[in-house]
Amino acid sequence: MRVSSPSYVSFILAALSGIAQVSGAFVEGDWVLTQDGTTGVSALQLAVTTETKIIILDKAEHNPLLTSNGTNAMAAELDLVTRQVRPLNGARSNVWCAGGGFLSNGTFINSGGNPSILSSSNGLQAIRQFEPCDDESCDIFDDSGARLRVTSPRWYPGVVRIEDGSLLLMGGSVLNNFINVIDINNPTYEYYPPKNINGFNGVQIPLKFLNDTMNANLFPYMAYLPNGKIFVAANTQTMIFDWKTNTERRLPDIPNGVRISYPYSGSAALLPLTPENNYTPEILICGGSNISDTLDGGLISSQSPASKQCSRMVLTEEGIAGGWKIEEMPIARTMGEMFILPDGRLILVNGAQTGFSGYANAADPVGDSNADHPSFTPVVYNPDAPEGSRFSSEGIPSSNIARLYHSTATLTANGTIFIAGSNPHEDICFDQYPTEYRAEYLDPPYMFQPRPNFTGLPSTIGYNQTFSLNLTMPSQVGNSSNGDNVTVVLMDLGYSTHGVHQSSRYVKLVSSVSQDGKTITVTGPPTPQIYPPGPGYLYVVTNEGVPSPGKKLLVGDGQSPPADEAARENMLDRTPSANVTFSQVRVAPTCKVSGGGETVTGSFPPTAITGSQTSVPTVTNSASGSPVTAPTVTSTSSMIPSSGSTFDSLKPTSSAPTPVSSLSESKGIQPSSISI
Ligand SMILES: *[C@@H]1O[C@H](CO)[C@@H](O)[C@H](O)[C@H]1NC(C)=O
Ligand SMILES: *[C@@H]1O[C@H](CO)[C@@H](O)[C@H](O)[C@H]1NC(C)=O
Ligand SMILES: *[C@@H]1O[C@H](CO)[C@@H](O)[C@H](O)[C@H]1NC(C)=O
Ligand SMILES: *[C@@H]1O[C@H](CO)[C@@H](O)[C@H](O)[C@H]1NC(C)=O
Ligand SMILES: *[C@@H]1O[C@H](CO)[C@@H](O)[C@H](O)[C@H]1NC(C)=O
Ligand SMILES: *[C@@H]1O[C@H](CO)[C@@H](O)[C@H](O)[C@H]1NC(C)=O
Ligand SMILES: *[C@@H]1O[C@H](CO)[C@@H](O)[C@H](O)[C@H]1NC(C)=O
Ligand SMILES: *[C@@H]1O[C@H](CO)[C@@H](O)[C@H](O)[C@H]1NC(C)=O
Ligand SMILES: *[C@@H]1O[C@H](CO)[C@@H](O)[C@H](O)[C@H]1NC(C)=O
Ligand SMILES: *[C@@H]1O[C@H](CO)[C@@H](O)[C@H](O)[C@H]1NC(C)=O
Ligand SMILES: *[C@@H]1O[C@H](CO)[C@@H](O)[C@H](O)[C@H]1NC(C)=O
Ligand SMILES: [Cu+2]
Repeated sequence: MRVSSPSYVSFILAALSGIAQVSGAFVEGDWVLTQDGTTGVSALQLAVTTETKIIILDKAEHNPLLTSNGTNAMAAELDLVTRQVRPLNGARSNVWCAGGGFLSNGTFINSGGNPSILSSSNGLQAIRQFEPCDDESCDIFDDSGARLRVTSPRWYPGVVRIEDGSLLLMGGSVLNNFINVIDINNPTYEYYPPKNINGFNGVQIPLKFLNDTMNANLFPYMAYLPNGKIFVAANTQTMIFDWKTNTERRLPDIPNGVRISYPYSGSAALLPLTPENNYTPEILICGGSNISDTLDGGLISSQSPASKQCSRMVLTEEGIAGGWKIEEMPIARTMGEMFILPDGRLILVNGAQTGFSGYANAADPVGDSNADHPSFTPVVYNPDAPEGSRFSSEGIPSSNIARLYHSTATLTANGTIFIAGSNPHEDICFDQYPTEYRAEYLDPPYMFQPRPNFTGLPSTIGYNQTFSLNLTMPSQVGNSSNGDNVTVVLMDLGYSTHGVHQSSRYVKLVSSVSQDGKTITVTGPPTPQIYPPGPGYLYVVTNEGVPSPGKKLLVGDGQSPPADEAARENMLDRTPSANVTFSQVRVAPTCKVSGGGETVTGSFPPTAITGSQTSVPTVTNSASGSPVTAPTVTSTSSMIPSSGSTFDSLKPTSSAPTPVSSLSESKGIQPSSISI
């Protein structure tokens, strides 16, 4: 390991142009990138669950990590200390492209997914629960949608934790496709656990914004605001949504036609909320693409430039009147991951400079990838620096691992950046942009400084609750005058997938250091609107921008969110589980089998299906010409739940079944004999 130089940048006073004001100082020097270990399943979705663990969720595919039953694992738990993975056995429904978040009681929820594939059941309506643990005793609980489910199929939903500790789930489509289209749009939102609100007793609530943002509106970005409303961005549009009254207030569009949600996948963040800025929310949205959202994937090039644009707006009347302020990143990025570091800066990693999300759709895919020219170099953004000098990649090494579609990254509790995934494929495949299992750790220079530390954090802290921590400051800065303006930061590290960091936020707490510099008195966040009740990580950050290791706590009273059993029963009654036994037929156009560099091609006899049909695809290894053992695939066209449900009123039951051939993701199931 290289150790960075201990030089510090001088304290930069907050820029006149920005509202966000954090400490202003950060450690300069070399960042260190280490590739270490593998993730067992490809990291399509992830969330930090404890100070040393991460849950990683993938999809039903031929992952090398096996469950205790010998099936290919869909999910794993990574230990950040040993860097070993443990398969999670309990996922039954296909977790492929779900949303997620933590409830007020700390339980992790993963919601939505894909129809059944391989040994999974249909995950489109599933809710999967996971109680984080440190002793490897915890596993996913998934009842395949029997009682634990959402009201309607949601593929690529937005999720955010709200002030009562429940989750609001928004949008998605009822079937997977390259892009959302009107036939499969799910222009509704709902709560988990279900609520009886605004006349909707547990069932989904229509939302016009999700019609107006077609077609590129999947994984809408949401940020919970200190006034109890929600900022939402999808496609080129933005709004403030009042969930209590079910009303939308539209905000200015993102400038220059830049689309920021899937499949044009920009990334967004709520900038630090601090007592100094009176917890005034400010949004930053970076990257994406201005490609048309009405073109079929086959008419778009993997070489189309992504956007360099970042758009920033303060969500006050004055800020909204002033509109989005734009600036340019050093390089273009789609499918980037953007999140805040404990020193108040943002980092952008992963993604590509051309193309778009998904695979096997582009006119000229690279292997299967719809994107090309990986954005190998991360960039940091200092929101407090003067405009024009906010971005920097100084001292940050470039990776040589392409992190394209289905890659992820997160800040960990200890302050390092975990980077994993990339899998622009239907099933595992090892071509130019392969299914990626290698994990990387990017250590900012602060990781190599003497770091502060503390003890005595209560497991739960209430709103405005004052508590004391015993502080150990590094000797270099260990005296009270420096301690006086130490920063205490509370962070939700979020749930990361498709460039969206659901529920992530950074709140600076009020604190003061004792005369002897040995204890620090901290006041909990003022309100559940500023930090919705649920898990968080507390960091003590020195004036120079060196954070302590983050320690986990529950904000609020640690209780479960309100559970309205009548609303849940009504939801279960009125919106039955969509009985999709539909197993999409997947034949990869080209995919190299590991080792031999051979290509497997295949075809599935029917191109459209009515009713239920079982068939064995013909799959041939083109190098040897020999047939490969292929899985039996059962396909049913119907995905309309039984009549009488609320869902039916959203979906004309007479609509023609979606033929398999029209789904652009329906390509490429791999023969089960492929191994890596
Ligand atoms: C594993 O197999 C056992 C015995 O067949 C079964 O009861 C259990 O549900 C299986 N578990 C999973 C995760 O599939
Ligand atoms: C959304 O569009 C669909 C299809 O046109 C329509 O049936 C539905 O009522 C619309 N919903 C809202 C909330 O606008
Ligand atoms: C779309 O974005 C590209 C790259 O950022 C830019 O060159 C082009 O001018 C934009 N096109 C339009 C119509 O804005
Ligand atoms: C946290 O980071 C420090 C380096 O700053 C390292 O020494 C320590 O082992 C890490 N702890 C964990 C749990 O990863
Ligand atoms: C920080 O304090 C914790 C106890 O809360 C201790 O386990 C840990 O080793 C300390 N870390 C460092 C880097 O001193
Ligand atoms: C904090 O330090 C004081 C004095 O050394 C000690 O009595 C107390 O137990 C410590 N509290 C915690 C939570 O570590
Ligand atoms: C801490 O403060 C004292 C004065 O109160 C000063 O003499 C000393 O140099 C400071 N220590 C460091 C490491 O800066
Ligand atoms: C805050 O830190 C700066 C930089 O170390 C120092 O100059 C200043 O005196 C400190 N302010 C207070 C109020 O202690
Ligand atoms: C916390 O204190 C602030 C300032 O006095 C107040 O505005 C806020 O309502 C309090 N929060 C709660 C949950 O009572
Ligand atoms: C948290 O709340 C959820 C929803 O009510 C519940 O299913 C779960 O069991 C609770 N977790 C704990 C640890 O109580
Ligand atoms: C799903 O479909 C199967 C086969 O048609 C049927 O046996 C089963 O009862 C259905 N399940 C539900 C929950 O509707
Ligand atoms: Cu996806």
